[in-house]
Amino acid sequence: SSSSKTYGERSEDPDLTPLAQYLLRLIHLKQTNLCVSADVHTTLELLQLAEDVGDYICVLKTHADIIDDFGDKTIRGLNEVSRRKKFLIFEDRKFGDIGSTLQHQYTRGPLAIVKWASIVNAALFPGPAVIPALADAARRAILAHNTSMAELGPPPYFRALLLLAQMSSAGNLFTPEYTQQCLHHARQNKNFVMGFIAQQSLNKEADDNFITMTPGVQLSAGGDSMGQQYNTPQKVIGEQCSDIIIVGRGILAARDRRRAAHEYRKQGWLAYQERVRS
Ligand code: 5FU
Repeated sequence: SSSSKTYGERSEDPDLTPLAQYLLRLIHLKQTNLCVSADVHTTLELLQLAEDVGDYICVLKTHADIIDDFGDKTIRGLNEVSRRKKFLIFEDRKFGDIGSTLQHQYTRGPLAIVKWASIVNAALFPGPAVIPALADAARRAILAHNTSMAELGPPPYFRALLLLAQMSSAGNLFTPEYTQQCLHHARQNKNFVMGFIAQQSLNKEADDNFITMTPGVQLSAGGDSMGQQYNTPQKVIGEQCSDIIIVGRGILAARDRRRAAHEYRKQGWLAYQERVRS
């Protein structure tokens, strides 16, 4: 199964979307399964954070709608630093609407997410049409911008989706049946769905090779006062067989963010090495 294979081995699966293949290779070569959650409020702080942690991450996760001054400068800066330091951008938008609205939210407005984020996520509660709606909008955006590649950020110019299959917060209403439906529809749409936001790997059948990204990670288990629940990298990667740890405040609140990212990267990688070795 996928949990005993290395990222490098998994990247060779010909069934993968080009972006999933790129990400698994990137993790393998850069030796990091850390995604930093850039929950900051200004372009300056976002770009400084990317600069500080960029060497230690495979993905930078954003919430563009909490950046007070989000604009062209933010996008150009993100494109430049992600190209130079080699990481992908994941906008944690959690799309959840009818297909038609999703297409507008993905491609239009002041955020125009499709132009700069290679990965986005969506909940499946509106029904499975969310997947082809986003896939179609992504394809059209890439074709339309063929002449000005700079706008699409650094290569590879692919887009992919993570389904929001589980959440980290206490009392969330995501049922096991819902989670299984996410797996089902991911299998039907392997050309666009690269994996899941989930608390554990959902890969079950021999040829499942979805990438799992897990939020709610800190160096010790616990939570915050608003329902967030934390597990350790060892638990998430080693026991739950997730692929990527997503860390926000564990790094953002540290006095030295660079050093904190270095530590999380080390923990995440050790947990992975122990898992694939045993
Ligand atoms: F889908 C999810 C989820 O289930 N839990 C989360 O915490 C997303 N998140 C995001 O991960 C959340 O919106 C934050 O951006 C981040 C976690 O931040 P923390 O500071 O590490 O708790």
